[in-house]
Amino acid sequence: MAAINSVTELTQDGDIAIITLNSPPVNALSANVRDGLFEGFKAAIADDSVKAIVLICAGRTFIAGADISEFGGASKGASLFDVQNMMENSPKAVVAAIHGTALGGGLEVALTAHYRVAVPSAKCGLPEVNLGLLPGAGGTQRLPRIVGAEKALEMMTSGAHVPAKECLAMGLVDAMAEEGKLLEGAVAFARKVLDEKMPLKKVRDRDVVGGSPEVFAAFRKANARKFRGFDAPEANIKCVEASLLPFEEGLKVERTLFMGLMTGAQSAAQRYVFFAERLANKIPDVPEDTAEIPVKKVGIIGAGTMGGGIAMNFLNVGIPVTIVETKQEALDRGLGVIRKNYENTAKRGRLTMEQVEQRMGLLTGTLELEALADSDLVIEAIFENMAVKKEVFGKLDAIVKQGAILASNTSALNIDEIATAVKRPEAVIGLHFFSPANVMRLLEVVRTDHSSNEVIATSMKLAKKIGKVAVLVGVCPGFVGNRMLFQRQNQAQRLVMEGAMPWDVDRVLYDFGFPMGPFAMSDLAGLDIGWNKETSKGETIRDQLCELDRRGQKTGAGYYDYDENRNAIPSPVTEEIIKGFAAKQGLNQRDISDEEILERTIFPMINEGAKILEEGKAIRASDIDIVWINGYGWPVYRGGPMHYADLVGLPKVLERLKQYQNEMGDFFKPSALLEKLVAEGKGFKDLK
Ligand code: 3H9
Repeated sequence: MAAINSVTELTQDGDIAIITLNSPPVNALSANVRDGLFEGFKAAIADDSVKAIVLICAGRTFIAGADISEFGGASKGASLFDVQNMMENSPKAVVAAIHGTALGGGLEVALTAHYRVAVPSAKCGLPEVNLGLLPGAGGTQRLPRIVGAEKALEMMTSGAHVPAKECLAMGLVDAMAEEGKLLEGAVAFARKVLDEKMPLKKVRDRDVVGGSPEVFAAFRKANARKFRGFDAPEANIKCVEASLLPFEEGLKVERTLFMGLMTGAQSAAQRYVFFAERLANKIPDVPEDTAEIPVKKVGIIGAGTMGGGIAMNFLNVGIPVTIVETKQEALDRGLGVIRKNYENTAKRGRLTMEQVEQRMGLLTGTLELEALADSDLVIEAIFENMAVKKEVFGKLDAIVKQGAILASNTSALNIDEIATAVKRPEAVIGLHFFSPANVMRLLEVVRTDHSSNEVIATSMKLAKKIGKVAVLVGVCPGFVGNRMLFQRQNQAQRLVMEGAMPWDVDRVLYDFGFPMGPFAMSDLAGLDIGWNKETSKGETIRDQLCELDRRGQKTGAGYYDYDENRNAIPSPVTEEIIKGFAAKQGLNQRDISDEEILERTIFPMINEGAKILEEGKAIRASDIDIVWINGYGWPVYRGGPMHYADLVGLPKVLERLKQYQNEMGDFFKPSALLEKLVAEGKGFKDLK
């Protein structure tokens, strides 16, 4: 026996048939794979010499799900349901052999096998929720029949990839195979099934454990905040509720809800984001095979909040870090904060104390810049002052070995200018982490005029290694993220002067899907960042608030008043101050509609995004979306500002910008690119 089709082989080990899928990169369930599975199982079942069947995958993983790139297209090939029916109703035992990740449709296929065997490094999950979907191939009905309703709710609404050992404990996996010996293990298990005449277990025939109305109500309540705005989590919950019905009825509910999500805007946006995130790694003028600089040792200058957070990223993946400060006290404080962060994680059960010590063991603190001599990557994370940064880079140039990457974490300064301080400008790059740097996923990698391909490629790959989503951007004030944020902040302030209150602006942006609005955010961060009591002249709303010791949440008041539970309450004091300013400037305050608030905060961002593209400071519109989703809380189900603009329609964005320009001036002047796209009837998605 041999090839079934270009991605499927059928071989035999004695009386055990082995169906091997080989469809790189992740064995997704494309039409070809479904055909191969269908024909493979048909042939194996028809062959009298076969007594049991093992399904295994070649390459890095078991089936990682449906082929997302096929969604929305015409259906071709065998249906997944035909494949699953054939497997589940096979008169010969079917064993799924799992390595890598059995995800989504992949796990749903495995759930129609009679048994599942996995290696310890394997993971299983139903991550459809992250694509704005639910498992649409029976997974919502079969998973609860194995792991119970409560676990199923958790798995399906988080999309977590659950380690094999846990799967074994939950009964999702029946047996473990030795790492690297999956095929042998799965074949041996199939033999055991035959020898011991084990039953051909169908998951669909089991009953769901748990799942009282109270369980569902409590789950909804506990997660209301997390699920806010998203359609998919609720649909997943409804499916688990339906799993308490007879199997076929539950399947019908699953199908209806799946189709609703699949044809909706949220899933379209989330699928777009999935591919956009991966596309961001592709740099047209940096070949894929560019040599990487091995990064085995990292140096960080500055043990403050940023430096410490950045260090943790590398320690977490086992890369030693040397952190430099100018004063012992600051160094001790910085190292102490890192330790405390890890210990807090350990208290929450997400690290063992042994792991804490391992990580701290990789960290060295010093007051000597010379200690960075043999670092492969140095990241400067000191305060934003060009002269000081240039001085530091000049010193680094003399100290650090040739071939190393010299990076700045600046969020504002011109890195091309910083690079003039060294004799090797090709080694210089911006690595703009977002605070808290050990938590936030975004990394803006800022290329200068001279950054070498090796330095760029290494930075992008390293980002993935430390769990970040990297986007390559060019040097310009604020780079991509902050440059667009300035536009929103500008209008938030203007709107408040014209009659909207901070809580109106915040509410509109919160309802749009941001975790919080700009004024609530300022209160959280502290209004006194960059404010000085001695020099404050009460010239801005912020100055006056700070002068009243309303410096944000930490002082119990800022733009808002806060109660003892830190609930924000609109403040009459703030309202008075704002009205006073408006009167002084002769502004007539008026009622401002929610629509105007939304347009005036979001459309200038889109316009700025278009300018960034025009200037080549971002490679593609989707890169801008990735920045905003991962660094600024843009709701993923709206796909980022540029995707959102395409949905709203560029003609509308342009028309509104022009109207605001007429009424309020050139702040709203549409970019040439926006004008051009509208004239050509195109969207940002059409840009190549
Ligand atoms: C589903 O199953 C629905 C069913 O319930 C219902 C059916 C009726 N399709 O991430 P990587 C590509 S929904 C197409 O960089 P890693 C990816 O674009 C699906 N392509 O690798 C990339 O391409 P390129 C549920 C896919 O090792 C390449 O593979 N499943 C798919 O860091 C490598 O990807 C999921 O949501 C796919 N399903 O991570 C799982 N998956 O090289 C989605 C990947 O051209 N996938 N590609 O840029 C993942 O989470 C990760 O890819 C995985 C590997 C963990 C598997």
